Amino acid sequence: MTKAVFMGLGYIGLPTAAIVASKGIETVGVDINPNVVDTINQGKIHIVEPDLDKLVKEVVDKGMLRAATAPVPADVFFIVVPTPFKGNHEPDITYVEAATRLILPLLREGNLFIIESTCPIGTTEKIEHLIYNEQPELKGKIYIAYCPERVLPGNVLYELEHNDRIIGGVNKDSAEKAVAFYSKFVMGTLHKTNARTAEMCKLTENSSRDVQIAFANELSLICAKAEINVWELIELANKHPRVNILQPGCGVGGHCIAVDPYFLTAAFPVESQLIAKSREINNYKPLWCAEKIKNAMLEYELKHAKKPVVALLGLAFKPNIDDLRESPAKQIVQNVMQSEPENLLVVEPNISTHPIFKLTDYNKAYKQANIAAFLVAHNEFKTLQWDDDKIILDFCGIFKR
Ligand code: SAJ
Repeated sequence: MTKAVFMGLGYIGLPTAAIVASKGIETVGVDINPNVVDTINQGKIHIVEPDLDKLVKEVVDKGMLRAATAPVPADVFFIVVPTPFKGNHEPDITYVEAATRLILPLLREGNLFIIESTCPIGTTEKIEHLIYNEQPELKGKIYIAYCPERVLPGNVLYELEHNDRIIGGVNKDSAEKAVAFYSKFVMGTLHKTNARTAEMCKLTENSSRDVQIAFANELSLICAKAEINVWELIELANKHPRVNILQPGCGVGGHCIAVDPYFLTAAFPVESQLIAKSREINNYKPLWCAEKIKNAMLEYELKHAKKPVVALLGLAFKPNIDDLRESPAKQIVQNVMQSEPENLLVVEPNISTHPIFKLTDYNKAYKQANIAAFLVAHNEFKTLQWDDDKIILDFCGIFKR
């Protein structure tokens, strides 16, 4: 029976390991955090992702998925560890290297070694050299490929099986071997290429979205000054058969789109002008929103000779999730709180408690507020009615007015 090892049991490693295990492949998930390992071995999960708890419980109960703190010999090894930044947005591949070194003594002829972590261009070739430097007898006898994930948080289980995948081999045989393995659990089309193109493809996808969101955000700044409804404008422009503008918001959050473009700007600072500028625009947007809120508060106080009650609606990094990682909405709330900590009602319908923010129910907060600032387009907020008696700052298109 085929055996797979996953190095890293995070937002991508765990769901992928669980799906692989559910296809009858004996799977061992490795994580340096013993709490994560214990949690998973109890059939529970440490991250939030719809339906993942059920799948993990099922495959752990069946004995197909087991978590451990060290890898074991296997047929297929997956590297799914984080690639954070060091210093000023310089990608750090230390975890990828460290995970590879743990696997090195276990590698044997015929093994397939796959990197899924988002990586700077050339990382797979670097890791290939590392492997063959340490184990020269394996040269030409194992298969190495880079296969980026492209799933959307909140819809991971569906997209893992249904999305097309890019499979970048260090040579043709490696790409073929990786395609053969992914076809056991992916229904989408598997597109073969080389490792460098696959690395660049991942960075391109997220940079493309970042640039497009920056365009929408830039329009929102222009429209605010020009007194034009940006939502109506975009809707109308998108009636053109070849125009498809995204939605402006409070900025770009999460661990992917706001991060991956820096992998390109760090390595190609001269060439990646547009990508770098888009990052600047998207980073500026939450500051702009916070200033708008603070100005509205000041104007209210001057006009009414009392401080306003302000509802700050939404903390998550995007609609209808409970994930606050790198959230522009959270950044705005913190910014406003620093200058005016009183009379603020913080709302996040997708979480029940927060260690820093005292949360208020969205209906109650909206009712009490003199100023309502919509930071995330959660579905709940769309049930609220426009109220002429309030100052409404709609940064994410709840009312589209
Ligand atoms: N956003 C806007 N306006 C839009 C769309 C999004 O402001 O019109 C904002 C969101 O509010 C959020 C941010 O952008 O703050 C990112 O959200 P997202 O839903 O676009 O993407 P992520 O970060 O959840 O997931 C992305 C996806 N990449 C692409 O769509 C190109 C996903 O497929 C990747 O797998 C994931 O990054 C990743 O792991 O790299």
